[in-house]
Amino acid sequence: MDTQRIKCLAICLSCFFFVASCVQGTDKTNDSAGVATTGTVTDDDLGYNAVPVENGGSISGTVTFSGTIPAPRTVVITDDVEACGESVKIQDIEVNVGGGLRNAVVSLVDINSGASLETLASSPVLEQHLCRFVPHIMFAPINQVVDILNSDPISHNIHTVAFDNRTFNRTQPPSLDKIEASFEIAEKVKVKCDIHGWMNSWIVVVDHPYHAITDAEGNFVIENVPPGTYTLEAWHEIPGATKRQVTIDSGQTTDLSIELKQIS
Ligand SMILES: [Cu+2]
Repeated sequence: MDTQRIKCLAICLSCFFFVASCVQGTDKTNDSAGVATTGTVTDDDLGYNAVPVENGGSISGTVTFSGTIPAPRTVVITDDVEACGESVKIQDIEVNVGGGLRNAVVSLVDINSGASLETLASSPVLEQHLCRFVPHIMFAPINQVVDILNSDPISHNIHTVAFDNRTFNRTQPPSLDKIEASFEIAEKVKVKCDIHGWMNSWIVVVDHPYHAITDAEGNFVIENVPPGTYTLEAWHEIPGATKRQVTIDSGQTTDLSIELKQIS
């Protein structure tokens, strides 16, 4: 083979690998609006290694709130009364008689291998019902489609507020049964409706399964954690976050009491 033919072959091979890399590089799940098109998530995409967990331990506990609990806010409604009612009562901090804080997110923030993300119990459906987002806070595995539904006979508007993910802002009339959205980067994304100012919720985008949302008593459980020492974060939208070190022993349950203090 002469020199000229070798050069041509080298150029052809370079073009082939360039085109192949471009095709692979366009395999994204979001369009420019952050609204989902296609895509399948694997743990390999996440920078998190899914491995079998043998003799894992658990973390259980309670998140409590310390401080003055704000009184419920009553918002008088003037538009869309037929769907929303004449007023809505907003309780920003829900605490039970024992101080247990509902809707706090408890997470291991520095774990890089463990059970597959698929083991996280999540139902990524966000519904707009009676002019409220339901649920108020939810998990969405990274790149997984979130179905956004409108069961009200009026239009709502889904406006996301994010730091790392692309935001989107779309009106959803009653005729549009479902909007599909997905998020590429793990972070807490706020969702609001610009039409009805009291409507807001949170989508917690996660890239591993070691998270929990506290129940009405402030309780949480995180299971099947590989033994080791991790940083655990508890977060709520009003008081904010606190972190601590936690050590997980094989086959054992680590009990925690976590206090979130009112921001002064
Ligand atoms: Cu709305």
